[in-house]
Amino acid sequence: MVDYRTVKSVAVLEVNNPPVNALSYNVRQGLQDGIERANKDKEIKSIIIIGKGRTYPAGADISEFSKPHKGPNLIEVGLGIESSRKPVISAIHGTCLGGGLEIALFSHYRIALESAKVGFPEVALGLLPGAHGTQRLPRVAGMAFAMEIITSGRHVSAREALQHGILDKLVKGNLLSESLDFAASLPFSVPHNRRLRNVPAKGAENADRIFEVALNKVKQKQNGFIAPINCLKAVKAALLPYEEGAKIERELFMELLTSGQAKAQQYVFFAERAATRWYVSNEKNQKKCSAVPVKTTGVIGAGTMGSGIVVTLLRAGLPVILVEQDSQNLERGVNMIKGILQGSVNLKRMTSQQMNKCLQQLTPAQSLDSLHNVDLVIEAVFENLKLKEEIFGKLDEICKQQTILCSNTSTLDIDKIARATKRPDKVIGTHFFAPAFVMPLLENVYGTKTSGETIATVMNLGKTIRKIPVLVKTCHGFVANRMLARYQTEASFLLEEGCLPHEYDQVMEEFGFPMGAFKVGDLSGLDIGYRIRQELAKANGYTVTTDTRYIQGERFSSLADKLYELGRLGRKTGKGWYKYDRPGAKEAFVDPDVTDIILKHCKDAGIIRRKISTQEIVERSMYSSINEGFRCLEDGVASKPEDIDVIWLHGFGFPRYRGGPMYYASTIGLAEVYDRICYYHKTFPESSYWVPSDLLRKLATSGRNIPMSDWSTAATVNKSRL
Ligand code: TC6
Repeated sequence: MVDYRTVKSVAVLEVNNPPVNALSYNVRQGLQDGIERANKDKEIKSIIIIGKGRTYPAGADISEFSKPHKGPNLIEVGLGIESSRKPVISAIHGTCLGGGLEIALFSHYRIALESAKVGFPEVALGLLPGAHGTQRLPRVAGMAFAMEIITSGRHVSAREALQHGILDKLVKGNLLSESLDFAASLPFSVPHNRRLRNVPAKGAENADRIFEVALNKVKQKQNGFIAPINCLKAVKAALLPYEEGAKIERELFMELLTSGQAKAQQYVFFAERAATRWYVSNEKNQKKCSAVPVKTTGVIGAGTMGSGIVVTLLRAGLPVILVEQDSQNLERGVNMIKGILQGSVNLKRMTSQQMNKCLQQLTPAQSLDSLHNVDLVIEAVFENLKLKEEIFGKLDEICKQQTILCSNTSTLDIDKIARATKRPDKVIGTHFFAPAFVMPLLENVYGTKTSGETIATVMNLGKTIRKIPVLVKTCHGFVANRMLARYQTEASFLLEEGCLPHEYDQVMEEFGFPMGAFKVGDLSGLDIGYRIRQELAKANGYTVTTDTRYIQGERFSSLADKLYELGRLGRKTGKGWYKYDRPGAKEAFVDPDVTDIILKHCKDAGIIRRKISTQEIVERSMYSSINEGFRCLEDGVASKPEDIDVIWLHGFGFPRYRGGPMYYASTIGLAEVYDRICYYHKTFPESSYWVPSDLLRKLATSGRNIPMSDWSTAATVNKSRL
């Protein structure tokens, strides 16, 4: 794990633990042994720590956090490095992160390739840099920079790190030979100030003010997370004598390590990576199927969604032909695309040159014929099956044989759309989330006949366009909207039974969502839901009016439709579930008119309102969705619970520190969740989605704590085997 070799009078400790040289037990042991050996060897004058392959160590081994501790810990290894009598140089390339950066800061000198990045991403794992990182970074980079880096977890370029004193030198070319030259230029002993414990933290004079500013920022931006606050407290402790600061860091670290948040965030780290791995069958899976190259793309529909998708593709360097029949809509779409890109330039997320390059790759067109030669088309027109079938039929005629045809439908059956073509193997859903150029999720939806090659291609495309792709099987609403429908329906019933929109939203925002369901409704527009309900009614042969209370025996709330019919479409009209200063404004105010509408609605329907507890709001919102999540596993629509969690985290802003709805259910305990679902089923028999999922029942009543990794297989095995 750590190869020891000597080059003239230098000991080179090369960490060899692919893929990212994580500081696993054997690496820590190897580093400790290597430092000792080099110090004992009279021929050795200095020591270089370097990573083999793609990177310097990218941090502690996260998979070890949940296992019993073995061997020397990172602090012991680090202190051994710092107290080495012979100068230790960290030679950095790739990503020097977390424990890796701590090892570098224990070293006496840091030299790096210009392409390297450094950072403390622990905060994303619900932790703080607990091997004295919070004590050492302020000693080289100052309090303010240390607080910013440690609470944001951002990766800092080598150039910026050099400016802030984190690195001593940048080099080009061969890192090892440059480091050997650097080693040759050093004194034989370690100067006092190269051991960072001997150096005071920088910026002590303004520490209180820096702390307050940073604290306000994290409370605003990372509300609900405990790690950023502990990070700040630990950095502030760097003002104390070294040992005292380190002791405080330890206490704050242990508080986080044992917290539910850290466990959830570490689960998310692996879930995000697991979600990109896919398996449909022995023939269709990631290992067996290769993606075809996508060099040219087309998007149909220049509305908000289509334009957002175009921006995403352009930013990834892909040329796009945007097709919209109506010239005015096309012009509006192109302007929207320009506006979004200009916004990125204003925010310094891209340069004007990059924006111009993107725009050169955009070809607006009014006819589908212009798509004849592209590799992949994404249809993003209005959610209407007939319209989509018509478009796919035409595309099948127009596009070259190899073209993959994707639909951005958020609910419709991919098999039905595929049937409109003679190439169902090349038809797939690519469900983006609004706004498509911001939201990281891409829910890819395969149909019965979609080929493994087509799946591989869109999963690959997801990565190319910097999204998190998750694969699900077709059904009405797929995973995201199928589960979300439960959540939204319960929210509307809670309004009828006693809540007001702001009361509901406050509870769910305190739970950790960035916005409650009613604020989200106002943001997306109440016309969207209205049109979907009307389309669904048409397709299924029933009518929905503002007097409808039941649809095919199922309870229904017409409150949202009442608001729609009053022209309250949300933010865009300045009125929805809330009121706004003007159309398009963001700040939502409680509107007494909405309260009146709700109260009248209840009176007319004979509903007696009551006080609803926070617990009931959370349970009904989450457990109804979770029950549906178990059904998705049961039906094979989702292949693993991690996929569902990633969909909620990146599609709906589910709080990361709770892991995702399925992980959240596991922390509550499936027996408890199942009991409550049974209770709500009994209480609300006219909402059939409260019928407990078979899979959940099996897992909850098995008498064993079945790990999440076994939930999907449990869906297919006999209860007696559980
Ligand atoms: C820390 O250091 C705390 C110390 C305090 C101690 C007191 N451990 O992301 P990729 C795996 S906390 C274990 O796809 P990329 C990953 O699961 C740690 N495994 O690659 C994946 O496995 P799979 C602070 C790890 O090129 C494979 O490596 N450090 C670790 O897109 C490839 O990963 C971090 O938080 C790890 N530390 O990005 C850094 N890292 O193939 C976390 C990766 O089986 N890592 N794996 O799915 C990253 O941010 C990225 O992996 C990257 C490379 C930027 C290093």
